[in-house]
Amino acid sequence: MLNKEVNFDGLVGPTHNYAGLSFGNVASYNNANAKSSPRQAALQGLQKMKSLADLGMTQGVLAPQERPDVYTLRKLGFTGNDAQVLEKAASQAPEIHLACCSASSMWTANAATISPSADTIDGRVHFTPANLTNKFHRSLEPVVTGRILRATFDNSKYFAHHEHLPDNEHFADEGAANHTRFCHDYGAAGVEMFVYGRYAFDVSKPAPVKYPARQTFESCQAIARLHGLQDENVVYMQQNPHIIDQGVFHNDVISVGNQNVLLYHEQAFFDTKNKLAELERKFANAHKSLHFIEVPTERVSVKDAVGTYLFNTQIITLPSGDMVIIAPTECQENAEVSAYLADVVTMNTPIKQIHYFDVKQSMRNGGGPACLRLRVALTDSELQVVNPSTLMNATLFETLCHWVNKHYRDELHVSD
Ligand code: SUG
Repeated sequence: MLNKEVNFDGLVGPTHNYAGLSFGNVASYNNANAKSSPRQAALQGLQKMKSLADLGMTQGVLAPQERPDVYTLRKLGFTGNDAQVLEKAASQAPEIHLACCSASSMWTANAATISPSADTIDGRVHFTPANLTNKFHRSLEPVVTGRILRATFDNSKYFAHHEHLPDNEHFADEGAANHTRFCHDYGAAGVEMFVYGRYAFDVSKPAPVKYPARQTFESCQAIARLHGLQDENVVYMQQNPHIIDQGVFHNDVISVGNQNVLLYHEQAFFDTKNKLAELERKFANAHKSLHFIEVPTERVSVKDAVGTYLFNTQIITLPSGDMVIIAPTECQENAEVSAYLADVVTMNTPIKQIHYFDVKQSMRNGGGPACLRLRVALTDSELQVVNPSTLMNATLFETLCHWVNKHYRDELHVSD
């Protein structure tokens, strides 16, 4: 049996723009009002997908959601035909109009949390769309995300789809961006690490003070329950509240894992020593050891980690078994970070190569290579029943590039 991790990237939508919608996400704030290029953004994303497919990976693509979201504007009381609804919203409530134009569904790491069949009690792959309650523009995504996932993984023998958690800050959930799975083989039972930023029902516990914590402990527990995970195979880890206040709005901005490797910043977590010991103990049940690669602050500051997205890299396993880091070119352009990455491949870990990709259009909104992809570990039989139209190959790549070149604007400004 062949077991793989398939990355499903979000195709960037034609309204990709910089509206400064994400308080706590430094790049989104700093680039508010800048000109975007939806065409370049989509082509950059497609190039990354195609390159991973060319490396021998199975690569998927998920459709963008319809924007402007006229349905939501109507729900909020704007009336008339579509053009009138948009015009009224833009003049009477420009901030709501902008939120309804965001192409944010491109960041599929926030689409859902997924537990592979080897981990779940009923032996099916479980999907829970993220409710993304913390940001209005992102809270518009989960219903359609659920439909996209059902259409992509449409087979109840293999796949179980849950509804997103209650739309309330108590169950704030940002999906796979705060979820990492460790395993020695993608098809073997693994340990799932859920990372949260605060407790919803106990405000006396540590929490950030400047920026919001977008994921609660209670939402992590709910997903583990829904997916039928065993306590012995789950670790709940709190993010260090101080780094959330420095712009680390998702855990995938400060740590990244794959199989038996965890690359993380020294300041990423709260109670790091005990929690990593728990992870190691639970993983040891699989009779393998973990590689913890801790990046010290003296090598890479939190500021540089946030600025370059060193941890928003993808660590993927090639068919040869070697691991590769897929990094944004911002990492290459920063002397400390590129020197660190050059050192990583000389360490005694499975990571053997670094590949750099230009995803600047997405980066300027705080979305690196890892934000753009949703990981789904699948057995061969499960992969056989995935909607084949979503799997990347030379023909699909050409079709989508042609479509983007023909229909996407080369430039888009808020005033447009
Ligand atoms: O939710 N940016 C996204 C970036 C998501 C990154 N995802 C992960 N780390 N997995 C967000 O903050 C900015 C949109 C704007 O400002 O126009 C935005 O939504």
